[in-house]
Order: sequence, then C-alpha cells, then structure tokens
Amino acid sequence: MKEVTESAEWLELQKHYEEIKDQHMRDMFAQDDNRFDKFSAELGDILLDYSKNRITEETMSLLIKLARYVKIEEWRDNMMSGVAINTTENRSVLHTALRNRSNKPIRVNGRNVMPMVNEVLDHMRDFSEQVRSGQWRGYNGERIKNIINIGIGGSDLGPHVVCESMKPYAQRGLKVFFVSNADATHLVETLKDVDPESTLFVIASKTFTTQETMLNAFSARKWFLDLVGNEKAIEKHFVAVTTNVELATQFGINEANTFAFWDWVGGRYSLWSSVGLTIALYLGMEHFESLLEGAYEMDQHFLNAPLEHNIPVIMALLGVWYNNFFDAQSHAIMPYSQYLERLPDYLQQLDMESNGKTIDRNNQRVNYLTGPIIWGQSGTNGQHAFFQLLHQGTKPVPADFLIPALSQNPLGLHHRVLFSNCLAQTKALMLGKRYTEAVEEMQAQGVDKKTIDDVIAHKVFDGNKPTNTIIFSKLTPKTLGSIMAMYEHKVFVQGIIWNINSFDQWGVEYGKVLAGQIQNDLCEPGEVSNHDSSTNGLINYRKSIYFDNLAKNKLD
Ligand code: G6Q
Repeated sequence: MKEVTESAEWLELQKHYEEIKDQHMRDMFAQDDNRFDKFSAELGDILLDYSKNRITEETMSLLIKLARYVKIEEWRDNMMSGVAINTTENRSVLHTALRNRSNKPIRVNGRNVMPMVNEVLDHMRDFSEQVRSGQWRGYNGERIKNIINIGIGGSDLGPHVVCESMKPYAQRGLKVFFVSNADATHLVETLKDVDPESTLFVIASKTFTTQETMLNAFSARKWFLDLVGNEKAIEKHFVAVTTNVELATQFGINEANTFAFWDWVGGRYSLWSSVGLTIALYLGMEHFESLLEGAYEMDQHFLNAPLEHNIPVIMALLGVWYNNFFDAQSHAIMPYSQYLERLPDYLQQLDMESNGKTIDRNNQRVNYLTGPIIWGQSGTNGQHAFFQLLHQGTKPVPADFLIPALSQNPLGLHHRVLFSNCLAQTKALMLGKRYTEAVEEMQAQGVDKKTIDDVIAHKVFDGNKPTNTIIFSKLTPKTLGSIMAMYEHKVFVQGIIWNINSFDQWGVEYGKVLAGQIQNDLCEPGEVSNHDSSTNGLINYRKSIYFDNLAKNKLD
C-alpha cells in the first residue's frame, strides 16, 4: 500500500501549501467579512472558531478530501462497532461504549457489552451514594471525608482533570487527593492531611501490577495498618478499580468492592469506565453521568455530522495541516479557566501516548511527522511566561484557546479581564504588528527618532500565527465530557491519517520493565560495571552516598 504522502490528495495539499504559505491571515480577514461564519462550527453550547487559521475554503476542501482518502468514516464506524482496530494488541477500542447512553447493543466477539457496562455503572452509583450519604462508614463508624485515588497515567490523569475542573459540583466536606508518583513524597505529603478512620483509598490500576501504583498502594496499606492495627479494617478503606480481580483480592480488597473494566478500554481512554469512580465519589453519580452524556453527544456528532462540519475532524485536519505542511513540531493548549488548569497534562498523555509512533499500520517506518508535542498552561498565567515565544519566536506553534462565556465565580471584573486577554492574544497572534504601525505608535508616544530607529525592529510582530478558539457557555460536567471526547476523536482521526495505531503504547510497556534491573543493582554496596559508563557512574554515585549515609546513621 502506498504511503499517504504519495496520494494525489496529499500532493494536491502540498501544491496548495506552496501557493498560500505566504498569505497573511490579516489580508484574508480583510477580504472576507464572512470568515468567522465560514470557519466556525457549533455543537450544543460549544462553539469552535477556526477562522484564525492559515486556511482558505480550498484548504479545507482539500483536507476533507484527504480524510475521505484515508477512509475516516469507515475507521470511525469500525472503532465504534467493536472491530479490533488496536491490531498490535488484538483489541477492540470501545471507550465510546462506556458512554453509549442509547444503550444500543455493541458487540465484542459477538457479545453485547452494554449489560456489563450498565452493571458497573449501577455498582458505582450504589457505592458512591453509600459513601456520600454517610451510609458507608469506616471501620470504627466514622464517615468518609477523604478520597485518595492511587493510580498513574491513564488511571490518574483523566479522573484528576475532571475532579479539578468540576470543583464547583463537589460535595463540601469531601476532599479528593491523587497520588501517582513513585517518589514517596507524593504519598507522604498527602497522608499528612488525612487520618485513617475517615479515608477511603481507591486503587486504580487496569493491570494491578504497575510498579508505582503498587508501591503507593502497599505503602498506604502499611500506613493504615500501622495506625489501625486491624487487617479486617482494610476492606472498609480500600477499594479497587481493575481488570485484575485476583490481584486486588490478594491485596485484601473485598471482591464486592472491586469495580471492573475491560481490556477493550485503553488506559488513557478509561476515565469513562470505573476508573471514574473517584469522580463519582467526589461529584456524585449524577454529575459523572452528565459527563458521559456530554461525551455521548460528541460521539453522536462525530458519527453523524458531515466531515465538513464535524468538529473533531476539522480540528484533526488543521493539526495535520500545520504538523505536516508547516512542519510545526508542537501544539499548545491554553485553557482560559483556572478549573481547566490540568487539561494540558491530560491532553499531553491522550495525544502523545496515542500518536507518538514511528511505525505505521503496515509495520513500516513512516517518512513523515506524526503526533506533535502537546504542551500548555492556563491563561492568563502563560502570557507572563512563554507567550513571548509564540509572538516572536522562530518556531510555529498552533494553539487551542478554551474559554467559558460565563464564569462559575462571577467576581467583579475578573471574567471580563480574563475574556479580553484570551481574545486579545488570539487577535494579536493573528494580526501581528506592521513596521508602519509600530513607528506610528512610538511617534504618538513622543519617542524620538533615534530611539525609534534603534528599537523598531523589535516592536514589529509578524503575526499570522494560527489559533482555534473553543468557547462554551459554562464549564459544566456535560460540556467537559464533550470537550474531552472531542479531543479523543481528534487524536483518533489524526492517527488514521498518519496510518498508525493510536491505541497501543509499547514505549510505556518498555519503561515498565526497564527499571527492575537497575533496582536490583542498587541493593548491595560495591561498584557496578555491567551497564554503560554513564549508567554505571550514576548508580555508583548514588550507592556511595547512600551506603556512607547508612553507615554513619548506624554509628550515630
Ligand atoms: C495508558 C497507558 C498508561 C497506563 C498506566 C497505568 O493508556 O497504558 O498510562 O494507564 O501505565 O496502568 P495501570 O492502569 O495498568 O496501572
């Protein structure tokens, strides 16, 4: 099969790129009053404005042709109907089944998965209501006041961003913490704020073997037992979210408090499954279900809207346009919402773990760029940190700006200031500032000619920097669900265009096994020489400090 880059559709885009690469968006806007109407799309209360992109109608129609060439609709339908499109792991990819609010059957190997999905949702509803109402009590009858989610990667980032973003919907008196890092500091500092009697640990791990999670889970268990001294009490304070019931039971977790999910749910797509238990506990099941509703609405849109008006498809194609034709190496995410502060972290995993691949679906090395580096920070903070590079740096950085029209905290002028800053940035990035404009501005300020001559080059902004603006009325669980599903489908479409499997993560698996050997080498004193000189040197450096320190403490 020929590479996508050899297709007539790709070559046409290449030719078109040469024709329009020097056109400035400033002129495109000046020539067309309808640009915003032409290049915006809506779903429910979400509006995507993509008019501030380096595109014409022809660009979009050529990009849509590319999507048709890679048979995006067929792949989408296959994914959503349970075909095993994760070929390197021979698995279906069915996170959409977890939020299939229509309840229409979806089959994996001939078996309808919806009854299992609904059963787990019922289990989550029942348990979260018991905890939130105070019916579920700790071993000594105390009410649960703290939820600690122990998990990493997909078993941490999704629930974490949702809990942070949805704070206004949380039950007062219930605190949530996320512990993920192998660095004991993460657990130790968290445990300083809680007591065992009122704390519930949710051990979230698809495999129940991930080193960091198990390390934290066993240390939390030890902390609990040291203070409580009663093994039986564990089942009141530890529950598991996993596909591996056997290991959870061995840990001491009652099978009745183990929440299932399945191998057709990828880690980074798992927040919609029982991995969302912490969300349900913190926000209540009704809000978790609203999140699912929002995602379902986006799924339906992705499934039914024509490609030309399909929000995830449009966003994916724009990303490909910059990644592969403008050679943009990264893509920035700028949520102008403090609640969405963690969104860049979550999207970093979703996108980079999915599309950070070099080998295509035909087992060949690709000869084009695949997934971009995803990064970002909430606005307005980013403006005072790295926006300088966006405005005047040498690297093209397409960016998404996200902002609610209404604040959850309408305090004085805050939201008006936030909103104006968001729009001012996208406007400035698009327009730039011409030499003549900069001169006039300085003259109006009374700056003398010599000073103007000396600094004017620095006061000019090229502009023509592309951005999408995603505006929504208010950050509700439903809207958040739609936004997160929108990005999932965007990443999926890009993976299909690049002909890669977005659903495996062999790099992560490799990392999971690599640490074991070095860990063994750290146990005993004495130098090691079995690695490369850098690894040997670093191991030996740590060993000499560690064992010296140990000896000294023994002497003291
Ligand atoms: C996600 C990845 C990875 C995974 C973590 C945790 O798609 O596979 O981030 O979620 O490594 O794995 P467990 O849930 O098995 O502990």
